[in-house]
Amino acid sequence: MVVRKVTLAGAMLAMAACSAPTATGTGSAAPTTSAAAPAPTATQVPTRPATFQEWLADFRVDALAYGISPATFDAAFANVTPDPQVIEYDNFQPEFTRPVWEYLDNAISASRVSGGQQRMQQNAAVLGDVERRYGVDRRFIVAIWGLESGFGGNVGSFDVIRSLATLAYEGNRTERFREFLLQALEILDRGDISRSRMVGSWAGAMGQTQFMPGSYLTYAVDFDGDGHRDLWGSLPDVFASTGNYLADAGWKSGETWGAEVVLPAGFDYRLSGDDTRRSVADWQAMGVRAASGGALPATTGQASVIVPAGHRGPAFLVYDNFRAILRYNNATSYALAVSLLADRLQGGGQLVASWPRDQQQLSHQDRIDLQTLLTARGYDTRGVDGIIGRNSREAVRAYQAEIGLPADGYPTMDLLARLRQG
Ligand SMILES: [Ca+2]
Repeated sequence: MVVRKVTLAGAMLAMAACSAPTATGTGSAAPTTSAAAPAPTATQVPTRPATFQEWLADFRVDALAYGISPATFDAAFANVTPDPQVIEYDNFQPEFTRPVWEYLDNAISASRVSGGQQRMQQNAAVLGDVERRYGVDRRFIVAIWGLESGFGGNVGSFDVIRSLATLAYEGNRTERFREFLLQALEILDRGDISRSRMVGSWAGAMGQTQFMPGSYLTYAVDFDGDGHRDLWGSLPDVFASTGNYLADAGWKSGETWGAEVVLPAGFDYRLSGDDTRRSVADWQAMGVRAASGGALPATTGQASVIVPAGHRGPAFLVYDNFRAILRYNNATSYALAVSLLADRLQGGGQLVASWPRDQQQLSHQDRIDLQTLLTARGYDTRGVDGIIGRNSREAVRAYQAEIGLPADGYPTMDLLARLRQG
């Protein structure tokens, strides 16, 4: 789901949301999907009026000041009550996060590949128009469409106004969702979609592109020219809105996302990760090669090496278009799924290297222990929350370098065992 400036923590939270046992809703295929994506603020103490009705009366004043018409507001909130299921999703924390290979297995299933290929043929004309208008290759648009909503088959069934109101009233990020709710009301006020059709994910991501309300207002496009930006029912609008979003995110027309690569023996894994950006020629000079054996794809931008499952798994060289996909949903596994699915839609995308499927996953308690032990050793993870984000990965990397292991920043049970031994 599309939210600007999604933080890693937000992405992880979103991942948690999607891993919820009952999360068959929209975006369940994506680890992070979720729209929710705003950064969690664990320390935020909810301050709210005693009842939902009191809160609503207060919010109505704000909404009307924001410019929402009283008629739209009152119709939107007729009979609306908080949704306890939404709060359950919001508070859900998984014991294990799903390893990247399991996520990819699900995201790039055979049926999704064949379904995507069929839809590319069925919608060839409009996809061609969108491609020309926004400069984004159609296979990426179709791949995102497939991951976000199963090609429109699952746009979510939560009442968006009710979900957003619930999270604005008593969620973990009330201020953020208050803003989303105002934006959703603005969409209703503009007449893009009727109140009854405005359904989405539990966190309010909408339509076949799973846009959060702010992204909807900024990027949704009326490509079929009927006067409404309809991301539920109009495929031209759906495709163009995705193209428009990626174009604004810096998509480089005529380029691809990157490629699977083979790293040279003795590769310094401290160079892996998005912080290190070099030209493809520089990486080539260091011995980085396309895993396929052919030439590395061309880019006018900078490339980074990523190893999503550590040095025992596949390595990828990723370009600006990969980063544009991350703007859509800020999780490496999501961007990789879109990229590999896009390649599969044109017959490629099979990996040469294998995922380390035998690798045991760290539980929530293991991750807490890892952060605690690293911090005690002087590798500050900047908090102990059981979420392996950027700071934790950097701490892992520094510890790995100290003890002479490949410094890929990827925590394993072996590494944790060494830390526990002291
Ligand atoms: Ca339209």
